[in-house]
Amino acid sequence: QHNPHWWGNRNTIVHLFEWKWSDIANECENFLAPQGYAGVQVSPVNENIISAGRPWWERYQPISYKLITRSGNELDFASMVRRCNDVGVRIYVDVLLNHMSGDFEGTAVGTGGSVAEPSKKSFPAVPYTAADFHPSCDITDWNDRFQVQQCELVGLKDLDQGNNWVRTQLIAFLDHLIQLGVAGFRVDAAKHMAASDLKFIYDNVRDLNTDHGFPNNARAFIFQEVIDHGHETVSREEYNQLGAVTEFRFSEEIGKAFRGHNTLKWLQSWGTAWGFLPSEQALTFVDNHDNQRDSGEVLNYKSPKQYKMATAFHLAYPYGISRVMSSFGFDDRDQAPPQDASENIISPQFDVEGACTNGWICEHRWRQIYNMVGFKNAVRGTGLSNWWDNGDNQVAFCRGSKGFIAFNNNNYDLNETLQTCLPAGTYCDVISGAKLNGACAGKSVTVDGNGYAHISIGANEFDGVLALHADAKL
Ligand code: LAG
Ligand code: CA
Repeated sequence: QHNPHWWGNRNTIVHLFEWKWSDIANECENFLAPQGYAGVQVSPVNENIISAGRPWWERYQPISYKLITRSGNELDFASMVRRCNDVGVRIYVDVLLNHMSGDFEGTAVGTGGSVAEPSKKSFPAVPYTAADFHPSCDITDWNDRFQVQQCELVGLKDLDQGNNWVRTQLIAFLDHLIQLGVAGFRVDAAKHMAASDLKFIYDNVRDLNTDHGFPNNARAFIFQEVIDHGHETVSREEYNQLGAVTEFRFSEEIGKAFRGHNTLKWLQSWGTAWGFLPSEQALTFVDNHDNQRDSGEVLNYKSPKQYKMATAFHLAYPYGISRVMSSFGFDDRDQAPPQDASENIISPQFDVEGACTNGWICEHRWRQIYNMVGFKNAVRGTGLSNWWDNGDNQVAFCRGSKGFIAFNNNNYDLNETLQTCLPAGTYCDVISGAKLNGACAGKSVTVDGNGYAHISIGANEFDGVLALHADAKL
């Protein structure tokens, strides 16, 4: 279950964190398909607890499998999946198979009106009773397999996936989503479930829905959230045979490099030589919705120049199944997504250049990022060649004869004549601008008959990267 079922030459997933289904449907048609995005990871779809102030994380506390959340109801969801598939954009759902909600005083009412008594492990809308959960205990030792998999992750009531009734409910939930046309799942907290139980569940979900354009016998794409920085008792190697696994070491190392805490020249060997999973098993990202809220090496939208450079490298280097993060702005960790006085999520609004304005960051609409999605599509199937570096923080490489990219993370200018591997001609740098009405909106680069071109990236330029590809030739 490693095939993401992308359409055409597309190959980048975007996480539209906390977006409403109707807004995602519009985005598929108006922006994602035209810009060549392959798919969307959507926030959890099933009913969750309502937490005071409506932090984003309330959606990681399910109380039933009814498809009703602040993103919309089942009809909205079904319509979104249909509209996105119709324009060749796949939908992947963030699914919570490990747990239900945490403690809640008295009777909780969910986003779909279902009631539950989480402290008694009573979720009648499923239904689940205490017998469907592991006995309560805290995770205090993250190297104790029993605790990691059978105790409660941050107090969330821990389902027993070895229990037949639980398995049946989880499979029915996934089957329901597949029937509605989704292409796969992000499996939340996968490390907190036994790989053997997950295998049973994955093996028993139905094939993808052929009415949504999937071939016969197609299996759901699975990518599992396993945080493994190395030396973990429960490791990513237990899960990578079952489906792809989130490669957290990628996120950490790419942040470190573009923050200037590692030298870019070392990125020449980027990939498995860094201890990362094999490319086709690794779900890669610069940041995700959790680690963008942590301090440390991971980059996020708040360091835009470095973030765009890291993202360009992510999408240019032939490694991994790429996911781009699309955030809402936050000052503190628990902050809710943009919402109105009645706590309804607000739809994103766009300025004349297409950037989001009202609290949504929409990194996926930053020119430097969506044009690299186009780059990755244009160079699909080519290898890396002609690595160049200055022995420090200026690097460049080709992707076959289809693409060329250069980075300058030194505090002095890059001015070099470099092999671009491209056919002779004039190309638009897709970072500083793009091809627009037959001209370059930003820099243009002239490639000679031997593939060489003069490349310049000033240390103080707005972006420290320059990218050329076959589809951006004048
Ligand atoms: C994940 N991946 O494996 C998600 O990516 C991550 O966002 C989820 O945590 C976690 N696993 C459980 O699905 C998030 C927040 C937590 C939050 C939790 C449940 O990062 O902060 O916990 O969702 O909503 C919150 C409170 C805790 C409290 C807990 C239970 O922060 O203090 O114990 O709720 O009431
Ligand atoms: Ca568990």
